[in-house]
Amino acid sequence: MFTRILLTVLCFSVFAFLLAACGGTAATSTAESQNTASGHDMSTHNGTTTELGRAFKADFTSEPGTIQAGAPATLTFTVKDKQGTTVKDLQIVHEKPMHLLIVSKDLAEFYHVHPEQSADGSYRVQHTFPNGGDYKLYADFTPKDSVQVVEQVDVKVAGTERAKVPLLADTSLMKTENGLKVVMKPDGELKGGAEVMLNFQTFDAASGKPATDLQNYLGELAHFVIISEDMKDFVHAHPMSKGEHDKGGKTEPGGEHNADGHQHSTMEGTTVKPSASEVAAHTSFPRSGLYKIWAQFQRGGQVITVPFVVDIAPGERRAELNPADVPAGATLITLSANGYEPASVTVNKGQLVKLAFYRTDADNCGGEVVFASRRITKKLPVGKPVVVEFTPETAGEIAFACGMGMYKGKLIVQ
Ligand SMILES: [Cu+2]
Repeated sequence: MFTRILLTVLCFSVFAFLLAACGGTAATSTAESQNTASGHDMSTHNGTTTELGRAFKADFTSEPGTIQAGAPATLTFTVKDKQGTTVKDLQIVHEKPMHLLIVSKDLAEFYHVHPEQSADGSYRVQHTFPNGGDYKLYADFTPKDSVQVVEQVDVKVAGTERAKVPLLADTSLMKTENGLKVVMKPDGELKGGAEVMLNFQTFDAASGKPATDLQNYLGELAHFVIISEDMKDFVHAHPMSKGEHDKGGKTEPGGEHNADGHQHSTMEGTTVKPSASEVAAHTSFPRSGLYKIWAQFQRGGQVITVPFVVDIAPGERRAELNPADVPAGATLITLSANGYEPASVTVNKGQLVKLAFYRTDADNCGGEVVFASRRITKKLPVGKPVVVEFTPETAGEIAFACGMGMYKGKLIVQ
């Protein structure tokens, strides 16, 4: 089962918020789908280009075909366009054309590797799975002139399985790995659909002093991957620098996220100037439930992965609609996890169309409604009707969708 996800700079969904709200924070969010519009076929980076991202997929093969625990296997991804032609030209994103995250089904094992292109255009990496059992692969890539795509692949590894490690929420958000102490401080309550800034303070575990020797890893001072317990939600985030945070994240997308690190690290990755010891990632967890966060840092040439498990509280309760909030003459369209209701509205050509969109709760990704053909984008706060109005001049259909193209509706103009 493939999942294609696009990335957005303006994300509307609950998690895609990260991008929009933070500007400079690069993040990828994906969730699994059954290749249907109703699934979490998430896309970000460019809300209106969902179709573009769907135009690509990555075919996965392994050598040997049945992967054995403890034996090296070659994992191959061949990116194909809609016509089935191999796409060789992938953009370099965070220093690599493809990022591959390999995660065991219990989320206990996490590997972040980078397939390299071979002569036939496919991307390959050798990996040895230590144990038998179920794993999931998230291949993250961006074809030239496309948005980001994340292909999710389930892999069954033959061999002895280890005991499943239960996923338990951390009681302390202070972790020490390889001499690096990391304290994660969310700036608000962790609840489904809510935006949150995750601040990470790093310390040298031995001295207790802030760690100012962090090196750039993949072009940034830190790297974050967030996956839900059911493995459907995948968020790939990069930090904002402290300065960016203080500025309220107004940095241009694609701008320097960590100017210090970018400008002062050498080819060897040695930081000449003290690094910031604190990094922040603006994100949001799509739903309630357990999520695992892997924060990755680099020190002394070594990548240090620091895991956190958080329990996300249920999102905002369903708001009661105050009928007085719906303007007279407006057609009410509610948006919930069921999508738009009604999803189809018939209107008349040449007459003013007045729609009141009402988003019932935060447990859906419909944070924005987009009428791409009319270049209308409106934010939909929970519990408050938002009016969209315009006059269609020609008969036909006018589509609308949430920012990620998950929820869809249409106006039939007659
Ligand atoms: Cu990577």
